[in-house]
Amino acid sequence: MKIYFAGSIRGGRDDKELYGKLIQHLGKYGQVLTEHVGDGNLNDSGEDHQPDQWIYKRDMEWVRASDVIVAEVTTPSLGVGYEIGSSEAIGKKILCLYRSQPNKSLSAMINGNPNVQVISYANLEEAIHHIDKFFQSQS
Ligand code: 6IA
Repeated sequence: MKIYFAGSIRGGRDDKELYGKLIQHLGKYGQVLTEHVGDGNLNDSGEDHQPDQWIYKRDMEWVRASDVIVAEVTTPSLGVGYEIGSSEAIGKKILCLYRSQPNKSLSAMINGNPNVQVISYANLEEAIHHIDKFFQSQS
């Protein structure tokens, strides 16, 4: 099973440690192609020497190669939204994880999308529980 994990990079790196833990757990179910998203050293202005055109092409190839897309969508990110829309267009299974927060709501384009499974969670343990349920329902 190939898993594409999507999480904010230039949208903001506040949750990078959480991404790392989710990626580590997802490793139980398959190969996570995008481990760098949880890299604590990758920041939103960071030291990546690859041009954006290269990143776009590589990531879109990985989206196509994936069986499942798991996106952490609490921090709004244009790139993550784009990856979700692209994945939907080619019929991928999509799980979105959203940490509910006071005075904020998830975009209706994700929350109202019948092709996207959206899970609200409060903490890492809950997120892991929902991930486990999602992957168990796939087998
Ligand atoms: O708009 P964002 O940057 O927040 O989009 C984040 C999403 O786009 C992630 O789920 C990634 O899959 C993808 N993405 C965006 N930037 C990169 C990247 N390097 N490397 C790999 N995937 C990316 C950017 C480094 C840069 C901060 C110097």
